[in-house]
Amino acid sequence: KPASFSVLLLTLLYFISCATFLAPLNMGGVTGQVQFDSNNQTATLNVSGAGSCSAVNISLTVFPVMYGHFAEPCSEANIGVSVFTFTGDPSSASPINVSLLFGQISNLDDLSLSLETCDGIKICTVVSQGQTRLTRQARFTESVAGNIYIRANVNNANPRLLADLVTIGQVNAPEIGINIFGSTSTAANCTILLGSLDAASLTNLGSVKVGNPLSPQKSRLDFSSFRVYSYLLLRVGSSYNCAQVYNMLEKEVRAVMNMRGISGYFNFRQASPFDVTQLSVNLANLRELFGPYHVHNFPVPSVRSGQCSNDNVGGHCNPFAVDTTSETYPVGPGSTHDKYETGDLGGKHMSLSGRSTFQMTFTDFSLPLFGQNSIVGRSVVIHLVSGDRYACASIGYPGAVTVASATFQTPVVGKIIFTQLVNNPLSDVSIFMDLSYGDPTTITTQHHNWHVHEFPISSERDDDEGRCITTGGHWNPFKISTTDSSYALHCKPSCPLCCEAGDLANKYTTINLDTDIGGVKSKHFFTDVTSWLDISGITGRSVVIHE
Ligand SMILES: [Cu+2]
Repeated sequence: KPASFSVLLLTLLYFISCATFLAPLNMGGVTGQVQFDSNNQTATLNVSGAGSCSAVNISLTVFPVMYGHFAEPCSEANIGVSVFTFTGDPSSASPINVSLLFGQISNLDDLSLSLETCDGIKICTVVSQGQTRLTRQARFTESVAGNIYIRANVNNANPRLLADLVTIGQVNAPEIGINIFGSTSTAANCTILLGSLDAASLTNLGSVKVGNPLSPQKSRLDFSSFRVYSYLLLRVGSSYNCAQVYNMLEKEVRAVMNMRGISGYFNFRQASPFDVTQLSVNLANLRELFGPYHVHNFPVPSVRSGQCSNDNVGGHCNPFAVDTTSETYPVGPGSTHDKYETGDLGGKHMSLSGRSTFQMTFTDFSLPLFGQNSIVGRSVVIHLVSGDRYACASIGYPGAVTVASATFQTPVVGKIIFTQLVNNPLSDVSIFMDLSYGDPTTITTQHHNWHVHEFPISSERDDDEGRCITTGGHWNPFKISTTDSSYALHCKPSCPLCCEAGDLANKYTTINLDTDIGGVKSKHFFTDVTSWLDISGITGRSVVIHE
């Protein structure tokens, strides 16, 4: 018996100690990878584009990069503080001893690796064994707001918790540590759970850092075993804030092309916001006519002709305003994905030029299906070699959706359409707006606030003045204080959870109203990342556009 036990133990030790972690690089002109081998306790650099100097600084930080989400993805606000730093010669592939790292941290999954090039450019990527199979998410919306992710590998190995929390409703709130508790309660919701809370039934998962919206903090906790918690609770003062934990499912969406002879599809797949996107293109009957293809801003409307026009689908999806007219804009593939417009699929990967059929799969480090810059619900356009638009298709949703719409009739005409996955209350809400003045003699106006208000418009009155009186205040299910001076300071696109859920103007932007009905200036597309308490949360309310 002792013999077989020690064999088992040895096998177990071998299994644990022999892990390879990869940090693939594709940013700031740097490609390649850094490989960590826990068996040899080494890091091996295999990078190009980092410059020629004898050493670059490499850091591991606590929170994984969210590809394509931020203009500065590698800032401390986005990937957290460094937990280990070493240096390496960017032109050498000889192993670097990092035994101190493995002495300190055994599982590198979901750390970020950030590297500063010889020219001082900071780039970053997620470190992974490629074994992550589960992402769960809880979203807090009260005095402490933000997301907590629980991730695990195959067989629920290496469970870890990633926290992105801020104190809201307070100017200059100091950084605090806060304890997170797990609950396996079967209560139907947080209100019921908190109503009869048995503190002894909670598992203290540890302390995480909470920053403020102007100085966010990230944290990570590693666990020795995995447990499915139905709720997470934060101990705030003497009480608890509660959030239900949901599975965050992989997203797979498709733009099906079936126009003017072209048939096929663009398929997009992303496991989580911390993973790269897989793009599969499968097109037939191209007749060697086509070249570029892009994600464009708006979905394809159901009109008879001119569906792919600029007025209908808009320009390229380009959330970071990359300048395509710049001399440094890459001609064709070969540069890192952040150097291109998010939507410039052909530029990043491969032109359709000279092809009669096209079947390729690409990995994209800057094509998010999650978050504010998500391409879900927009469209793909295929262009002739000359650049003219030829065919287009909307990008669908990764499951059944609920659609809510607000229709305007006078003086403003058009619609705002809200779309969210059914039974997935933490899923993104896409907002497609097409609004203009119905009377062509109206003068264009700018910077209108727009909000979801609490109640519907009056059906009793049809004069323009009275119909909005019944709508009440802004829809504010998370009871965010707007009287505190922190509201104006924090409620911005960078902190949507600092805003009333209905304050769409501050979460995104104010809107301009033009008289060109159906024109590109009348259209906007936003992706909302705050909880909507299921879409029924806004159904039956109203959208008010202020003067
Ligand atoms: Cu295009």
